[in-house]
Amino acid sequence: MAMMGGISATAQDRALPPVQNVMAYESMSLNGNWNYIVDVQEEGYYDYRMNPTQWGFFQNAKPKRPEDLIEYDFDKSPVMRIPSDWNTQDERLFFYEGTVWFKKSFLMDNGKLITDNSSVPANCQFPIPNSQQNKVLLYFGAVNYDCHVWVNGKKAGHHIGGFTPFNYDVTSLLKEGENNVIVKVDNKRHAQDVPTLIFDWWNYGGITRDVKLVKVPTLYLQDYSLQLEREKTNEKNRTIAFSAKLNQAEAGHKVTILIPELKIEKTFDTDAQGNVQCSTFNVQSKKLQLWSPQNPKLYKVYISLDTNTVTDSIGFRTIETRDKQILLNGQPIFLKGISIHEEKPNGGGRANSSEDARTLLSWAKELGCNYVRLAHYPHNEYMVREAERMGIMVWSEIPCYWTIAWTNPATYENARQQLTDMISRDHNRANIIIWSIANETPHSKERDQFLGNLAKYARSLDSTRLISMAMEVTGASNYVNRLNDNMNEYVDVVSFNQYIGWYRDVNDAPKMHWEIPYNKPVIISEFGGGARYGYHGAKNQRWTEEFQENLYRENLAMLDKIEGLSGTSPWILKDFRSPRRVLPGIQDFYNRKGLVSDSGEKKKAFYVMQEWYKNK
Ligand code: GCB
Repeated sequence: MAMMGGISATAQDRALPPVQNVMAYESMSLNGNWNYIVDVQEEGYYDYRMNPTQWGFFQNAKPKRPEDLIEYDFDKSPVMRIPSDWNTQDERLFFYEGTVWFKKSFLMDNGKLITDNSSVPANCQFPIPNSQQNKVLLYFGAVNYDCHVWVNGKKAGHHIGGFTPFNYDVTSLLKEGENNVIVKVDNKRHAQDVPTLIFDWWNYGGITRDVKLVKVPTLYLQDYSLQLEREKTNEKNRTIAFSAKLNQAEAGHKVTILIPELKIEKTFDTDAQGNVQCSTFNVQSKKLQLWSPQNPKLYKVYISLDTNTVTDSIGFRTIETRDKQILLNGQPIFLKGISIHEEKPNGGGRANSSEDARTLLSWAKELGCNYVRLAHYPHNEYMVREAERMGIMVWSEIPCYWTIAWTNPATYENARQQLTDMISRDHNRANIIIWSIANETPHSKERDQFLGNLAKYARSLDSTRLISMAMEVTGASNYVNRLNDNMNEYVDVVSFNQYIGWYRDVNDAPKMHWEIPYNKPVIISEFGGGARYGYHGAKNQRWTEEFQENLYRENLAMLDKIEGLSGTSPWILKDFRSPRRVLPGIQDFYNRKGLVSDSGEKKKAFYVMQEWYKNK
């Protein structure tokens, strides 16, 4: 689409990279009620027939004279709770894929911002616009999929990608009196997007994660990293590496890191690019408690830039591979996992709170997990942080799913950006051990080039974690499954999905022989089958809990025979919504492969898996 009134629908406008550790800053939540207008025909861009100076919904126009014609009114339009997906908030929007416009108003009174949101502390003082000391960032945890943002009718930016954060500097767009933020969200699917036209989950549209105004100093830490180095540790000492980046290229600023519990205080100077280049320092091994599922130790860390300080809670651990083993803190570990979609624990809809995260993760714990595969896109930050506190390791993934447009440069750039934003948001989380670059991608030269480059790029951003992707098994002949994927050379861990017992006869399981010709750890990233909770019958009766239970028994017996198996993440923790799953009375638009039903009841297979993990 060409430029129309300042709207460019092609370029991804990313004025500022998202601020590291946004939760550490004083902020004013814009969650709560937003007015919305459903715009089936993209009218909101073009409504300028009567009044060319007021065209577009983003102008939030109001009639000034009795004869004025303005054919919309945000304030009389319905309201929706944000964050949420519109599909479960308004039954008319259940299957909707298209554009919805949202508006939120708030007041600025003498430099103090005020919303109708009761969770905002009364004494929350925000700077007046153009303050010399502070900036105001408008931060979105995620919006699915394509969104344009205006503040008081002025364009703040455009973003694509449904699962990663973005922020804009809106300091100069705010004003005294009433302010508004208007967001146009479009979740139509396209062949060139990431994910692409088809995928097995609900295309929930909307402002699906927290929105807030964040107060940052004019000069702030746009990013920092604090990690235990894996190569440079020895019995007596461990090496911690620190690096940081300011939002501006300014030399001579002091960045200090303080970890009181370890009696560490180090100060570094920024270089001309505004960076603290990777610097290392030692800690005595016996003083450092390492993060692990048994002891998810986090240290309080204070990072100061000149006189401004942010706090974080950071854990230290190493993750590496040795031949077919995964080593956490130097010791072999079996990843007892489960795959999870970002859906609310009870019923459908996008999960978006720490309570949702705690419920989902407590089910994983009950199952006996020390690890979760967060499929098939980066989940919200609550999920990662809760898992870190609970001692659960994480596989985090970008939505390069099935048949991506491998040869399109814009698609590659989109995937690369989502990977960048996933890694930059979470690279200080000790529990993230694997970055996954894709799921079940059909083999081709073009795919190898796309994903090969992505893998190398991921490694250049973060060399301290493992790279993987969920592969497909293609070499099945008779009862021999041979894994044969060129992407093997790019990954640290060989992971694949297999559905014996569901897309293939369960009686094949005992006869299967696996050939995995790579000297790398192996994870079965998916296996499973569907059952409707409460539907009982013989073990060969599809959709019964007994069918699923038997499928799990047979699969687990088979997995026990795979040499070098280092972990599993069965598909999936909870039944989840999918438009592909249409069987009436059974699926009703839910993928039923959950070990827990859509409303939270545990199926029989849950206990089979639990027993297996207990004995692992
Ligand atoms: C898969 C996909 C997953 C699907 C699952 C299924 O292999 O990775 O996204 O939901 O199979 O249920 O068929």
